[in-house]
Amino acid sequence: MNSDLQRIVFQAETEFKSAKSLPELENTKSLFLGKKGKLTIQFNNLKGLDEAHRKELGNELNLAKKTIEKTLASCRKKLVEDRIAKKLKSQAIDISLPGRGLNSGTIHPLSLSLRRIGEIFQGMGFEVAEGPEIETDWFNFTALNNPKDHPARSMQDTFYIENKDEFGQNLLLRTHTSPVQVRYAIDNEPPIRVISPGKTYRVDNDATHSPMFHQIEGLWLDETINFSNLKGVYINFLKEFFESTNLQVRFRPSYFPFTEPSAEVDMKFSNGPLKGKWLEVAGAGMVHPNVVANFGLQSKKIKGFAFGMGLERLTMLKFGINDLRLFFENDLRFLRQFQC
Ligand code: 2U9
Repeated sequence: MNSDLQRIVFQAETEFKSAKSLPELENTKSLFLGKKGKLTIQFNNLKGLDEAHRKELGNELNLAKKTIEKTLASCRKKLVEDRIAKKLKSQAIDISLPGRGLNSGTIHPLSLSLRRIGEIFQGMGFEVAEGPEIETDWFNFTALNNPKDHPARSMQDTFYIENKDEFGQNLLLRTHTSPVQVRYAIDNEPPIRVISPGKTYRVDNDATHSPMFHQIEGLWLDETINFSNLKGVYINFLKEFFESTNLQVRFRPSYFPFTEPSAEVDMKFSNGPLKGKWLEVAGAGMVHPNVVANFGLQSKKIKGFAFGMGLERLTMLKFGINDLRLFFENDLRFLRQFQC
């Protein structure tokens, strides 16, 4: 290759290699291989030469062109690769980082307790039943042996609804979930083991009472059920729910129209902030014979126990919550403390 060509090739290679981008490279290419490029001019000059020189110089020019094109291709490849590498680096994602700002929410403490209570009783063979929140006077009171003049039936204690049902029965917001069990006991044959969680309503509103609160009641009906069964089931429930084997539990005599004998259930923690205090957690008793009769079961020698407890109270004791109103204010600073 003559020295002129060698200089052109060297110059082209140097300029291609120093191009910083693909457009810059393409511009540089036109300086050598474009219409008025340095190598193109040399090709045009061939026309004026005799055949021998034209052939010799032609070969040299082709070799120079090939060399330049080879360098051009490799520079192009490098710039494309650099561009991809730069893009990948700028868009790199660290897949090991924790999610950012994803607010997945938490479970309400009452729902946490309710789930756990359901699991514990299901583990002892109980079914979970639900029923209407608007009830008739008969299912809420009469079927449960409440006398006609019982104070719980008064407008001071119970929310009545102005309309009556199609049979002329008074309608009200249920004051307990017992009517769910009444319905269940009428629809199913003993043995019956059922719990009924749900919303209940009473005319009450202060730091420890809300007009809407939640109850869980339980009922076990069979021929051989006695008070020991009630104690065994309920004490086992308390130990599992409060995750404690050394709870003390006592059944204190009491009165409810729907159970006889009746008791209030108290428990005492042996450690923690409530250590040593007797706390009332439930009411319970053997289902009253009049209630059994209302299920149409009087001739079948069926006996049973029942219990009832407030979900808010149990949840307050479990998590150390001191104000009932916190459950219903929906303050996220409170709710976010309960992760499951
Ligand atoms: C049927 C028969 C009997 C459910 C019972 C209690 C005792 C009781 C209170 C606890 C705190 C209500 O939430 S609370 O205010 N409940 O004391 N409940 S026995 O007795 C039944 C239920 C259904 C068919």
